[in-house]
Amino acid sequence: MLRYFTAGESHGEAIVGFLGGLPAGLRIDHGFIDHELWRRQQGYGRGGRMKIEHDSAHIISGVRHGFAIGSPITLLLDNKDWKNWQESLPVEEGDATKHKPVASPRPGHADLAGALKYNFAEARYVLERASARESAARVAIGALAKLFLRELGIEVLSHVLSVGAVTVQHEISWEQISAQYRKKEIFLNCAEPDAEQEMKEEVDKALRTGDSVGGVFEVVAAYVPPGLGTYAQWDERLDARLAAAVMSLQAVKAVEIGSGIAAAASLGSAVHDEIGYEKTRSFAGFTRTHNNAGGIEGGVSNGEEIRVRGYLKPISTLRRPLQSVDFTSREPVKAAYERSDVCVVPAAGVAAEAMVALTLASCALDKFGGDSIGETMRNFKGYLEQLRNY
Ligand code: EPS
Repeated sequence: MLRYFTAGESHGEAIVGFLGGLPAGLRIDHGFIDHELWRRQQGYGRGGRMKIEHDSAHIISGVRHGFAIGSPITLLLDNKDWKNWQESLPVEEGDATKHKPVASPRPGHADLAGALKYNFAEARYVLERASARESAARVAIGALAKLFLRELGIEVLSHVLSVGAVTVQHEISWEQISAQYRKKEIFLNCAEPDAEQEMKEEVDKALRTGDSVGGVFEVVAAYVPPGLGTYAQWDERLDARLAAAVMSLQAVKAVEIGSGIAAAASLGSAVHDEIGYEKTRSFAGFTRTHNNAGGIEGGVSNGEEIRVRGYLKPISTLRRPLQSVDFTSREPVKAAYERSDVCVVPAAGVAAEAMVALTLASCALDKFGGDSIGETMRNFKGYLEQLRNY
């Protein structure tokens, strides 16, 4: 059983990711983990913090001689910014005059709800954990899930469909997304150069006016065999698991599978993906006219590409802050501001890839099992044979 969680505060010493349940014998490519971490730190519209952090995974446990040994894997990412916070955010009691309270909650952030919930007088500890810095640990363990999925031939990537009011209207192919992945520089991670330029203008506008912008990313998983997830129980449905996984990312406010949103306003005849058959095609040979279902029907992967979109609200820290209330005096004041990103849609897409990869890896292990990679692959190949003979 694949299990994972993270720990760490945004300005604490480190962010940590734990992953248990990967089969023993899986090769762990450290360079690949760090490349994934690098991808998450890119994108036009990131703030000053990304100039401080250069994420690299320190493997503490579960990997020996370059491969997983079946024990829980711990990955540690140093926060370079910690050196600037040791006095204001110490583990020990420290000097109260050095603490940096967040005096007024930011609308849209966890500040107010978190302070009320945990009975904190202000929001410092809330934002420390609610921060999207946490997603770095997910990307690190998600990279391990991707390495496992690669053994099964499954690849997971993302691209950006919209920033602010600029949207790519048509489907972007897997080939375009892969070409985008191979680029040395990540700008807004949009596969359409003209649209990407217009997206940059959206970010520039927000930068100029002290505002922020959201957008939509799409995660695509290619070469996924039919049969991951099940309709047999509500919480085992692949679409439900993916929606929860992507929705759990900071600033995501809606998740769509395939063309789910447009489908609600269309007729059934225009939505459903008609079925054909070509013996030579992959898996069991069935074909589809299009993929509005996003590769999932009845909570089960159907052999088409899995497409999951995440809708990101604009970042809630604004250089020109919104109205709020002082935690102590309850007097009206502007919301707190230190520094912030203006647009994080490409980075959120990379974090969502990690969540999709972890979910697919978990479903694959539910189906194929295996304590060693050899055992998993034997079961997987047997299933592929079953599909070919169907
Ligand atoms: C974040 C606020 C900013 C972001 C941070 C998420 O950090 P800081 O307050 O230190 O400027 O840079 O994101 C990351 C550090 C990261 O690695 O993505 C927030 O409040 O969510």
